[in-house]
Amino acid sequence: MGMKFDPSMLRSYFIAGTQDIKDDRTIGEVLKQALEAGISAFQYREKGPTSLTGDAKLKLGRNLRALCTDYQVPFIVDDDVELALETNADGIHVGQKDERVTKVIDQVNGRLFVGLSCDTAGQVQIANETAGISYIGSGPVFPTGSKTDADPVIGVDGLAKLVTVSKLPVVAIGGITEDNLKELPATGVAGTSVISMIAQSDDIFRTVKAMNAAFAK
Ligand code: TZP
Ligand code: MG
Repeated sequence: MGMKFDPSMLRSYFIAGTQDIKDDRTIGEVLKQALEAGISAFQYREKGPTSLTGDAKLKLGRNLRALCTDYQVPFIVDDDVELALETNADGIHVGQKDERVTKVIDQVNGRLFVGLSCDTAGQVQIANETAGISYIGSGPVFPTGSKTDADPVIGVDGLAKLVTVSKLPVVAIGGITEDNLKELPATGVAGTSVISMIAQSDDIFRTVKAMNAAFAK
């Protein structure tokens, strides 16, 4: 059994795979700094033409999982149920185009919590009626360079609409920076999830502090 889901896990949620890390550092180094700095969750998302597969992905997944365990921070796997189970992940995250969320909920059978990406109020309404989903990841709030097949941006207003419709906690994603971060708490989201803001930060401690401060109670 993994960690039980709590909405506070969404406050400063770091997402990364090897494709997101510059050549002068490793994903393990970046994750360790982010954990030291106080991220609330980590999602391993190995995606794209240069990403690892098979044994290399499993081996790295196990290493990153162990790092998260050291800091008692939840380890979440993107869109790979087998890897999530093999690494004893705490959670699994799926998108609308990934394996159907109801199938994933059946497969993990309560052992892991489940997050679902939603862009539209209609998708959120379906998620509201689906037992076994713990949180919603929003569609891209701002333009992002980290996802080539990202859906159209929903903007801060679109995000606020999703939060209003959702019965579940919502985490904002897509193009979030230390500048636009301040616009998000007013929408009612539980926190922000980012790739490049941390992966490409020149000061991961400052960046994670800014994320946590934006959502301090
Ligand atoms: N899903 C919607 S946007 C996105 C994902 C995985 C990428 C977010 O990356 P960044 O660098 O924080 O914009
Ligand atoms: Mg996905």
